[in-house]
Amino acid sequence: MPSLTNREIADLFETVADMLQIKGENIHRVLAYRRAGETVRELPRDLHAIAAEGLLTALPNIGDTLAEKITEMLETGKLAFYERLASEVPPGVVAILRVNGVGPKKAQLFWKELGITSLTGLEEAARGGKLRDLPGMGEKSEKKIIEGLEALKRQATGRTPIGTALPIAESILERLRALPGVTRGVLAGSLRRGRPTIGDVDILIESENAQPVMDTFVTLPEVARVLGHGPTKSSVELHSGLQVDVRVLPKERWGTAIQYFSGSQAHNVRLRELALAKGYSLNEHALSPVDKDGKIIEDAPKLFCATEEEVYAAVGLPWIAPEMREDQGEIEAAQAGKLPELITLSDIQADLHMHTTWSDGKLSVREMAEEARARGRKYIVITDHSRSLGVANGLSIERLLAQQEEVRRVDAAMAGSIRVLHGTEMDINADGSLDYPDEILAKLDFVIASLHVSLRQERAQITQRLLNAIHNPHVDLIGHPRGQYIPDREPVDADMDAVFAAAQKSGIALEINANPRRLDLEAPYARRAFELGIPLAINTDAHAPDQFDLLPFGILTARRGWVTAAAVINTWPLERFLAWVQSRGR
Ligand code: DGT
Ligand code: CA
Ligand code: CA
Ligand code: ZN
Repeated sequence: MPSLTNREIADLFETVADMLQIKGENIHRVLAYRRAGETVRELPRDLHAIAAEGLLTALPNIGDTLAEKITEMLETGKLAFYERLASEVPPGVVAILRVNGVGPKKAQLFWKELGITSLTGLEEAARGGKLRDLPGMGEKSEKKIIEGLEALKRQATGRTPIGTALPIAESILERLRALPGVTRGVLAGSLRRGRPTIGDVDILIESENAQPVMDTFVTLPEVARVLGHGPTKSSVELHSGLQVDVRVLPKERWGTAIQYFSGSQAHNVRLRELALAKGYSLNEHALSPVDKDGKIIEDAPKLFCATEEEVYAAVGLPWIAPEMREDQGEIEAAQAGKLPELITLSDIQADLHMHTTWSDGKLSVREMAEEARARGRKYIVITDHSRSLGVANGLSIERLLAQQEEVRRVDAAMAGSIRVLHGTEMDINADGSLDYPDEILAKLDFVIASLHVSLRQERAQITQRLLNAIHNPHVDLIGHPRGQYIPDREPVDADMDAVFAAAQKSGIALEINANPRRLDLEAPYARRAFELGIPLAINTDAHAPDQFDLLPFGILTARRGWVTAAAVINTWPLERFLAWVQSRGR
C-alpha cells in the first residue's frame, strides 16, 4: 500500500491551503491547513507512530477534521479532498505561486482573466506584456514577475540564459570601465565563449590601481551579498541571484589572464600540456620555465604576456577565437593551420524571419522595414505566422495575399535603401501537412516552415513532419528546427541525422535562430550542418524592433559551430540570395 511520509503529507496540506486561497475561501480555513502543514513538517517523529498511539489530535494545530485527513493519507496514500480541489484548481496555477511576486490573488487573477495554468503560460503572458493591464498590475509588477520566473529557473538549473546574463554583465562592466585608472575591461568565461547558459559572470579589468574598482564593484546597487572582497579579486551575488567575479590586473599580464579566465577549462588543460612540452608551466599569471621533471625553476625569468596572441604563440599556436575554445578539435585545427575564418556580425546583410502586426508582431510592415534599415540590413523578408496558428493570429490565405500587396507597396516606397520581400513562417501541422497549398507558396518570395505545435510527438512522427517540409521544393528554410526553449523546454525528439541527410539532398537551408531563448540550431548541430554543406541562415525572428538587436547571439552560436560567412545565405548580396531561391525550384 502506498504510504506517505511526513514531508509528503505536509506538502499536501500546504498545497490544499494554496488551492483554497486561490479559490478565495475563508482565510481561517486556509490558515488551518497551512499551520497543519507546518506542524507535520516539523514533527520529530513519524506520523504513523503517533497515529498508532492515537495521539494525532494531541498535536498542535490538529483537530478532529485534520486528524481524520491524516489518517486517510496514512491508510490510503491519498487525500480525496485534495483530489476534489485539484479538479477545480489546476495544479499549474498552484505552481505559479512559487514565483516571487505572485500570491494567491494574482494566481487567481491570471488564471481567471487570461487562462494561465502553467509557469510557461505565465512567462509568455508576462513577456508579451499581457499582465500589465490587469487590475492591480502594472509594468513594474509585470517586470518583477519576469524576474521571479528567471530566479526560479536559476534555482532549477543553477545557470542563467545568456540573453539574461549578458545585458547585466555589460551594464556592470560599463560602470567599472568608467572608473579612473581603468584602461580596459572585458567579459571573460562562458560569456565570452558565447555559451547558451552562464554559470557565473567573469569580468577582467586592466588597471594599475585595483582598490577603487573593487570598492565600487562590491557596493553596486544590484549587489545582494558580497561573497569575497580582496585586493584584486571580488565576488558578489546580485539580487537576481546571478554571481559575478571581478579581477583586476596590470597591463603586462593581461594576455595570460584573459586567456586563462576565458576558458574553457578543457581548452586550457590542452594549452597547459602544450606549454609544458615547450618547457613552461602556464597559469593565469605567466609562463614559468620548468626543469625536465616539470618543476618550476625558481630563479629563471618568467615569460609575461600582454596579449592573448603572445600566449598562443608561446605554445606554438595561432590565436584561437574564444567561441571555439571547448577542446572540440580547435587545437588540432590550429596546429594544422586549418582554423576556419568565422562569420562576424558585419557579414550579415539580411534578416529572413520577422513578424508584424499582421500576426503576433508589434510593428507594421513599414515600421519593421525602417527598423531593419536603421540597423544596416540590405534586405528583409516579412514572415508572419500561417493560418493554423490561431494563438499567434496566423494569416488566412486571403490575408496573406492582402499582406503581399502591402509588402509590395512598402518595398516600392523604400526602393533604393532596403528590399522588402514577402514570405511566411508556415506551420508544419501536427498531422505532418503544410499549412498552405503549393500554389500559394509559389507566390511568395521566401518560405520558412516551422514546428510550433505538438512538439512532444514521438520520434518517427516529429521527424516525418520535418522531412515533409524539407521535401517540399517551395520551402526554403526550416525555422528553429529543434523547437527548444532555453532553459526549460527540451528540443523535439527528431532524428537529426535523417533531417540533415534530407536537407543535404534537397538543398534547403536550416536556421540558427538568434533569439537567446532559442539558439536553434544550437552550436553542435550548426557545426554538423555546416560540415555537411547545408546552407544556414541566422535570423532574429523579431516580433518587436528591439529584438533585431538579438542578432549577436545568433552570430556567437554560429561561431561556436565553426560556421563561416559563405555558408550563411543572409550574408549573401540580394542578387545571389534571389538566384538561390529561384534555383530552389519554384
Ligand atoms: P560557467 O561560469 O560555468 O558558465 O563557465 P566558465 O567557463 O565561465 O567557468 P568559471 O567561471 O568557473 O571559470 C572561468 C574560466 O577560468 C574557465 O573557463 C577556465 C578558468 N578556470 C577556472 N578554474 C579553472 C581550473 O581549475 N583549471 C583551469 N584550467 N581553468 C580554470
Ligand atoms: Ca563563469
Ligand atoms: Ca567564475
Ligand atoms: Zn517566427
